Amino acid sequence: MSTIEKAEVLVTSPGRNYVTLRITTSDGVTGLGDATLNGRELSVASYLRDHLVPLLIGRDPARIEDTWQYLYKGAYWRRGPVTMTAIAAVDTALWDIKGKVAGLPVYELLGGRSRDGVLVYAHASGGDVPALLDDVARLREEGYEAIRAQTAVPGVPGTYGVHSGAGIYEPARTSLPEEQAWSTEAYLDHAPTYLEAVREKFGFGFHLLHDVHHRLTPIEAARFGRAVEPLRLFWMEDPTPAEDQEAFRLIRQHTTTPIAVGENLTSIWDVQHLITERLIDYVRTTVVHAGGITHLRRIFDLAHLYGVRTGSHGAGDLSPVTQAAAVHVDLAVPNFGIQEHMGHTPHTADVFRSDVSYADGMLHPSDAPGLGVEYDDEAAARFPYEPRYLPVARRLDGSVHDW
Ligand code: GCO
Ligand code: MG
Repeated sequence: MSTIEKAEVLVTSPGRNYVTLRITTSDGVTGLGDATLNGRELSVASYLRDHLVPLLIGRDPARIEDTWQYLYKGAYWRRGPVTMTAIAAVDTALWDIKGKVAGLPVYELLGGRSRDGVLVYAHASGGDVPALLDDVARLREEGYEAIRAQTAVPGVPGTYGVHSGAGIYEPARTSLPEEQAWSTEAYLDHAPTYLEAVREKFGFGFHLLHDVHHRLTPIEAARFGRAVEPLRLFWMEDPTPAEDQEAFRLIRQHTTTPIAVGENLTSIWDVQHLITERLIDYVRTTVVHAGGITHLRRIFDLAHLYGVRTGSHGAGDLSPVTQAAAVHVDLAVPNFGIQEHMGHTPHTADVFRSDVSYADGMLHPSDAPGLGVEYDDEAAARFPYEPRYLPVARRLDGSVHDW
């Protein structure tokens, strides 16, 4: 029997920090799993190195479900981003190995293709409305059929979601948390107007998305959703803090704007009521933060039962290993909705050689066995870890707000 011989925790920072788990079997097969938790990277590295790696050595790499249950139930301390990201890394690496051993891409192991490619949405943003419109034009020219739009809010420095000009939005820019300002009033006045400007200029022939990033109360979110109904958004994302599942009932009672939630939720228990009570339209849980391919598929199957579609998180702080795993899952599940595609810093491709390709608004995996990503140790060594934090938001009176 093949056994797990080695499990290495690899940390690199090719423009931003990534933690990767590489498992090697006694037959010399390797598998990769993303273990990146933005701003708290080293806690997952330690969870893996200090607590999970010793449990993996000697185990049968083929027993993916059993390993998942062993790590989840065996910890006693359940759920939470650190635990679920660490378990995800192990799970993803084992699926990669299973694919390589079988000589099949992972999506074949998940039941095969349900579609030809994976519809993605890209990020458009700008310091003001003309800059946003230029960015939307650029993405439409690149063939994107779905675009998320954000701009700075006048009078509120450091608005969420606006890239610095290089095309890739990266919130974790500083070695201590940056403080950003927030005004609900200014946002609610401004956001509907620029979303309307996008529709006025580019029409309705593509999907328009918007991320509220947990900033509103339920009744404010209801008002926002109702205000933008004529713009027919694909979704409004994270209108209120996601941990309060009950809040979505109130939003739902007032607006037909579709709702997407789940990028910072980590288990099926955290989305149970959102799904079974049909309080959302899209579930945004991901491979890396929600327990790997095994657990994500369980969430997506529950969602399928209740008419909720998938819309996985895919920001740049999720490594190309997660991106590849997401594309394999997205290709296979019946209730796929859309996949976020934010892109990575240029040096990321030096470290992670990924077979995933973009064409005409869609991502495609290759037919390589496993996930189709290789890790270059030499390149990784050129980019040592640097502490980076996500920002903190304060209201104009100085009190801390949800970021
Ligand atoms: C998104 C997200 C990101 C997160 C980031 C946190 O929709 O892509 O909201 O921008 O803020 O991934 O690490
Ligand atoms: Mg988001």
